[in-house]
Amino acid sequence: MDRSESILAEEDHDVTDALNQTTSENVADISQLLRIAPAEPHRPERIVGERRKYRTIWISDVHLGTKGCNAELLIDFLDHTDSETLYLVGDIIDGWRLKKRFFWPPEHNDIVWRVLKRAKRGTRIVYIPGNHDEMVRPFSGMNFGGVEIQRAAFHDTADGRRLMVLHGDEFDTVMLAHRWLAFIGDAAYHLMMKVNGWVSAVRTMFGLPYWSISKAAKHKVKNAVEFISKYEEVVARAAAERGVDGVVCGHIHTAEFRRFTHAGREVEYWNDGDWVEGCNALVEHQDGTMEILHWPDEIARRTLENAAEPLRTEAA
Ligand SMILES: [Mn+2]
Repeated sequence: MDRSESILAEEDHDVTDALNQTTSENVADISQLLRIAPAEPHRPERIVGERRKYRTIWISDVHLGTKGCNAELLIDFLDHTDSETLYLVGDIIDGWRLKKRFFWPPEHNDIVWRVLKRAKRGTRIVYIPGNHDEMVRPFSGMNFGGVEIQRAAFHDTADGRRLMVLHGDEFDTVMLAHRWLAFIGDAAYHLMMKVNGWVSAVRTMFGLPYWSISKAAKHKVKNAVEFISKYEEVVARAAAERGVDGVVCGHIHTAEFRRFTHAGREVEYWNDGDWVEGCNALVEHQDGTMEILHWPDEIARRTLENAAEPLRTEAA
């Protein structure tokens, strides 16, 4: 068994149980709701110059409670940005994995702590649970420590567009038709990653080049591309039917902006990506312009700028 992962508590941690005994009266904030207690951050906030101020930030598919979560980069993102409103567009906490085994490194606490800190500083926080944190869905309409829980939301941009905000599993037909399949899919994926580790260890032992089982599985990449494209179309059509100007969602871990026309109506499709592979955020600038940020690129640019800074000062 892999001991390198920092498991804070190994006792049976059933998030669902905790939630069943919960009302907004006996819970002060969302961390108590999920029985995670971020008293102080493990890693203090790094205030590096001025934070980038946006009107709105959307993030989703963080998958706290799994090894896949790129907490490192998300902490960096949260320490360098700020916004009037922050939408957490689902799959923030991975209850499916947490139910199986409690994995909660201090960095995951640090993310919850930072989100709550933002609420205290006056950021409006709207949490729209996804399918992996569906145990939070029954609390829609409640407010825990400045975090509003909603099933879906409408967002009005500074330039007057109305956007529908939802996680997006609602439009995943495979999930909708065979919910059990999604659970098996999740388990199978984690098993595959584990097997991948064993296989590559054995291959290394025998001096064979690296071979990825997950890559082999992605052999059907054409199907994946078709699925994503179809999904985007279905979501955009639903938005057009609701009479909004656009939709913001997550769920498929693929950041994207596309424009669709449905029954003569133009509709924008925005996907804010994920913090497992892509590490993306969707932001709205003060004038209503929207942008998908790829955080690893932003860090790379910042590093370059910082390196160039002394040169520029000397030249001046
Ligand atoms: Mn999802």
